[in-house]
Amino acid sequence: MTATITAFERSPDRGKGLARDMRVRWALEEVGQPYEVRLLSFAEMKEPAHRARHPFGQIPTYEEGDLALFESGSIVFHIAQRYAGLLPDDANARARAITWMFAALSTIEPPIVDRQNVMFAERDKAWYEQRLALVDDRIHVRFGELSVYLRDSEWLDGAFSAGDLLMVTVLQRLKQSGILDEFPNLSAYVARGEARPAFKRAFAAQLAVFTGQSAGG
Ligand code: GTB
Repeated sequence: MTATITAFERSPDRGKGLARDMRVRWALEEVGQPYEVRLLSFAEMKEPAHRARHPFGQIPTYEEGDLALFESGSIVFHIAQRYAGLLPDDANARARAITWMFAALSTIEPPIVDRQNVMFAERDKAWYEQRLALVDDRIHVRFGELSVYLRDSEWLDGAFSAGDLLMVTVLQRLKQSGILDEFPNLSAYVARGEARPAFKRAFAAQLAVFTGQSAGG
């Protein structure tokens, strides 16, 4: 059964792949599953029909038969469990890959989201510069630790996994900031993720929503 996901009708990033439907699209591309997309305006996201799928009125969601899911991490986990290609077969390696999924979303992503919230909502406040510096410090600590762990490994733990998929999409959100460039092995890691054919297909599909062109050309 073909899954249906939801995404922004007009993504604020103008199709740069930063909205969280990108990670779901990428996961589906990695496991070779087709999908359909329901595009939503900001108003539609807050309507009862969508809130029945997503209590917080956000994207992405995932529907497959009578299953409806929200939370991008949970959706990627579901896809990785259901289809081969994103989690190792070995039980211990699988548990470690799942650990990296959680690390991406609960250890690395929060200060990154904080930074974007500060820049978006607190730019005109008296404390803006100090607050941004504090958040940047937290990001530097985490990135430094991740950089030391990764060293020159290709992926976080052996073969590419759903843990890498989430970590790459999380790190990508700071590409524009210049902070990622301070950690060359993390930049190279993100570039390796972006070079995967499945990533490129997912990126083209979400960009096509913005440009109005078909993802193929
Ligand atoms: N924890 C949830 C998950 O992982 O699925 C968070 C979902 C979420 O934040 N969704 C955002 C949303 O629906 C879109 S992805 N926002 C609308 C709302 O809350 O009303 C966050 C996002 C949006 C835009 C950009 N961008 O343009 O760069 C980047 C990321």
